Amino acid sequence: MSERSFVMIKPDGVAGGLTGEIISRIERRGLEVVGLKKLSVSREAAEAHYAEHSDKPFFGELVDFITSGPVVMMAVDGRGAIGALRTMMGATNPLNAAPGTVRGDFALDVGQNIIHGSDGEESAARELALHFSEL
Ligand code: DAT
Ligand code: MG
Repeated sequence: MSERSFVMIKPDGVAGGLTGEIISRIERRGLEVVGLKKLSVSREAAEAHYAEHSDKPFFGELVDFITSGPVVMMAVDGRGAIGALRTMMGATNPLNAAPGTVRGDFALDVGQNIIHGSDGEESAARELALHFSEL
């Protein structure tokens, strides 16, 4: 079934010059980038984006990090897109992420793990409404 997911290349991925590499992986997989923009995330949008983690001890750090520089946001369509993108991203902690995944290839630190992707249909709908209201 065709799905739409929300993907964000985090400030470390953009600063590290990985934007093209990541978009290329998504396209080569057969998924379609239907929305794309580069911007700095406001504190308000960052807190809303990560609202589910507001009680966690790392929440402040997470919001500081995601607002620390430009990010690239994408809306991505395709068959099973949400799960396919999560698999391509790899485990949250890059030390546990398999080689061949974005995190497994390009990151070591859980606090700076390059990429975000929606983890289900509900979060995809919420994140797309938050960041891609124009679509
Ligand atoms: P994911 O990004 O794989 O969906 P998540 O939703 O559990 O993971 O967490 C969101 C982000 O928060 C994650 O990408 C990095 C950060 N994070 C998660 N667990 C952390 C921890 N134990 N210490 C520091 N940052 C953490
Ligand atoms: Mg998550």
